[in-house]
Amino acid sequence: MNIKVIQVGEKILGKNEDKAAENKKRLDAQKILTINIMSSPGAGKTSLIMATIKQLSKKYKIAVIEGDVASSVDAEKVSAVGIPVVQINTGGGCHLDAFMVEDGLNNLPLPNIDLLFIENVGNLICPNAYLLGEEVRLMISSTPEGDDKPYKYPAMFADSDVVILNKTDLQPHLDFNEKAFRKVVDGLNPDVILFPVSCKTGAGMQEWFDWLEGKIKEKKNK
Ligand SMILES: Nc1nc2c(ncn2[C@@H]2O[C@H](COP(=O)(O)OP(=O)(O)OP(=O)(O)O)[C@@H](O)[C@H]2O)c(=O)[nH]1
Ligand SMILES: [Mg+2]
Ligand SMILES: [Zn+2]
Repeated sequence: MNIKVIQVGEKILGKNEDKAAENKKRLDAQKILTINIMSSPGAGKTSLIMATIKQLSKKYKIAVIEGDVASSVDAEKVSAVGIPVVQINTGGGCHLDAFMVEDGLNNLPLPNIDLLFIENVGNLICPNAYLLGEEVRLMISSTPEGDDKPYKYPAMFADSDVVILNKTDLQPHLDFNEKAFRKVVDGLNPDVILFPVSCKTGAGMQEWFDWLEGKIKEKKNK
């Protein structure tokens, strides 16, 4: 498979925030809606991306930057359905930064993209501290992780524009209290938009697709 893989070494090239602003300017100039997807490992980042591609790729041109410590497993899934994708291997690094994303942007057909997903490294500690140039910061939490995650990793929830609660299909088997989860998330981030979904069954996904389509259109008309 012809997937561009970028290996990241020790590369300190200046301030992350300046580079993120540069990336954002570049993406804005092309009217690309860019979403930074963060979560713990396995919460469902790739599943959300794949389900969204399935629903919206006939209408909009989608591309993906995949961030992982190692491997190109997720990028292969995206590439298999004909979507442009760049894999960034951080070589142990626990988050993406704006310089890595710049490398990714240099390897994507920017004039031909409406929606760009950046799948961050699965980690709840630090990805929120690194702006990438995104417009929307999206955090996925999944029911098997427990309803106390916003207490334990507040910054990830406080810094996000959207929280997706995934794997709601598993709720009957768990002690997950959705009301309690919502209450803490709302307390940390009163403006947050929360979508409870199941990427597996499709429950709740229409609301997410509708919201996303609205954002893509808004971006195009800016
Ligand atoms: N039951 C259930 N399983 C799900 C759902 N969404 C994803 N999964 C499963 O959860 C596992 C992890 O999903 P991924 O989409 O790979 O998660 P990820 O966040 O991309 O994982 P990393 O990239 O490794 O951090 C897979 O086995 C998925 O099939 C869901 O809504 N319900
Ligand atoms: Mg993934
Ligand atoms: Zn980190």
